Amino acid sequence: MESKLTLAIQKSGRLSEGSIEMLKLCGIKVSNGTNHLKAVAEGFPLEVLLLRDDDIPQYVADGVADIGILGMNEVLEKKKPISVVKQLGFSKCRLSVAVPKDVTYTGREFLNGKRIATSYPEILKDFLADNNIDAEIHCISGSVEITPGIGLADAIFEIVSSGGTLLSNGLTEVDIIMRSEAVLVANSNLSQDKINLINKLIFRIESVQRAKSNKYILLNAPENRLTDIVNLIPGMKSPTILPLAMEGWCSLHSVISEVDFWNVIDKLKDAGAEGILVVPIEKMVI
Ligand code: PRT
Ligand code: ZN
Repeated sequence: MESKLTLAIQKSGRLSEGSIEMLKLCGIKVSNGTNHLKAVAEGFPLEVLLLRDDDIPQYVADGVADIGILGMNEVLEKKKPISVVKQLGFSKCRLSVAVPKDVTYTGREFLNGKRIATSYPEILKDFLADNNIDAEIHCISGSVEITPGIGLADAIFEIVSSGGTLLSNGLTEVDIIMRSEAVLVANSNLSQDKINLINKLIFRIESVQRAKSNKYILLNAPENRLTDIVNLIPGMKSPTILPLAMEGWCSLHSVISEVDFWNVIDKLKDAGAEGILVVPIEKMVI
């Protein structure tokens, strides 16, 4: 029988949209039929389980799901024996220490003897041990940000994204402990068939990620300045050069990283390039 992967993704929350969108860009369409725990995927031998993100590490560790998409913060908190196989670049956030805005944070030693509220007790425990801090951990599952205001905690250790929740609760972010993003995790004991399928999926993810950070560039160049202009564009191999109907001019096509483009745009213009077009790339296979 042909092998199939079981992928666990978050049913509804901050990871759901990014997970579905990433799969879509990889040519995999997930349609959630009437069965709300499982979804069918088209375009890849995949079955999708829709779960709470907290449960994904256990499902993957037990082999109920072969792979999963979840936040790195959740991987570190749950401490299950699973492998992180790819960073996915969405749902980025950080785990930080925050204190009431009128409190002076003198450094990590400030936390000694304090009450810290968190929904990440395991990561906090490790952080305190690594820094030789003796503090009281108050484990709270939601609305951690309100605890200092109601006298339950002196500081919090929580996920921050825009910083808006801290601000509206009168808190200041004083120490970033770790950065997190969505990751692809896998069971550590899979058959070779399934490992091959995961590698195929990672290949598609990498093609999408590469395409996102690169652009296709087209420009017109006077033939007598062509060498200077070509030297400014790193490209994939070497640029395509096509003659224009107008004598003495050609059209140059290449691929450039978005960052490089902004660095060389003025130099390209100074070198005589005209009609510069930069267009998105959908997939980039190398
Ligand atoms: O129901 P389920 O258990 O599946 O979901 P959940 O409520 O536990 O998780 P969810 O959907 O809130 O977050 C899933 C994952 O998204 C987290 O594990 C992180 O990896 C990532 N992520 C990215 C975030 C945020 N950004 C985020 N802003 N997770 C939580 N938040 C919360 C944070 O806890 C805080 O209360 O948003 C608030 C802060 O946001 P800002 O923008 O005001 O700073
Ligand atoms: Zn959760």
